[in-house]
Amino acid sequence: MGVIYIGDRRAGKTHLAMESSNPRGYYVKGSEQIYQNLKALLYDKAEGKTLATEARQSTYRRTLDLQVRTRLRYKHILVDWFDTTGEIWRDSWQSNNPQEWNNFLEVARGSEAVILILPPHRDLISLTSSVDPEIDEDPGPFPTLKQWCNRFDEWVKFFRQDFLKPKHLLICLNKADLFCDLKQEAEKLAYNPDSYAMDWLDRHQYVYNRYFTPIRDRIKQIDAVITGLSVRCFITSVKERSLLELPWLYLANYLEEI
Ligand SMILES: Nc1nc2c(ncn2[C@@H]2O[C@H](COP(=O)(O)OP(=O)(O)OP(=O)(O)O)[C@@H](O)[C@H]2O)c(=O)[nH]1
Ligand SMILES: [Mg+2]
Repeated sequence: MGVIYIGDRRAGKTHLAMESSNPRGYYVKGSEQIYQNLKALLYDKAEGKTLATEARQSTYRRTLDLQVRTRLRYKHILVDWFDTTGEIWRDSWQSNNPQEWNNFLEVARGSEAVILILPPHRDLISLTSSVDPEIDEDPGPFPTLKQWCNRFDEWVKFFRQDFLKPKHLLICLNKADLFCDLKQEAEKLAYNPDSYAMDWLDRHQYVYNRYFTPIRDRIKQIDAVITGLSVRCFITSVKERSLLELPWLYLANYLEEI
């Protein structure tokens, strides 16, 4: 059973998945040993950030061992987490590494779920005054709204052309700490197995209407080309555990227990 993370360079794929495996979670708990191993391998302690995933391979297979609280009980799931490098989306990389690109497609096609990680665009970031300059000091890497929308057209094209038909496609607008009131949104969206206040469709619609407005029509196009698929939108941040857990809590309803 596999889940593949895709997205451009620096979107936050590695950091987000690695943090999901932190044993100190609310309703998603990883194994201490795996978390420490992943951290030793992928995290630069001195710099306080994850290392860029090397472009020598398209996909890196790692294991996540998670206890996830579904409505009735904890479910124990063992997942193959396929990390990818954002480099593979460059045309030059694809033409220089045809074999690796095919490997990626094969792995992606065999994965139960695809998690697409998007960076925020600059208009979103400038809406908040609470941005911590320590976090991502250079706003340069963030795309303008126009670039962000154009880039999403490429994602639509990819899902159309490459006949990648995942059962689940989760789109995470990451680095939410840079564009929203984290605490407020976390309180609103947080999972609570004992409450029926918000279900998964409610969460999706709230996020979709609030943060994905400029690309809503494009998301509908993906929904339309992949029959049987429901795209679900999330906002995520490595700084807010309850938001970071949501994609896994959603997926746990479909992933098989070991
Ligand atoms: N502020 C903030 N920074 C984040 C978040 N998630 C990741 N980062 C930082 O963004 C940078 C890139 O994150 P990575 O997880 O390495 O990005 P990636 O998508 O794996 O990038 P490649 O491996 O190069 O394709 C790192 O400095 C992370 O620590 C987040 O939620 N908020
Ligand atoms: Mg990475």
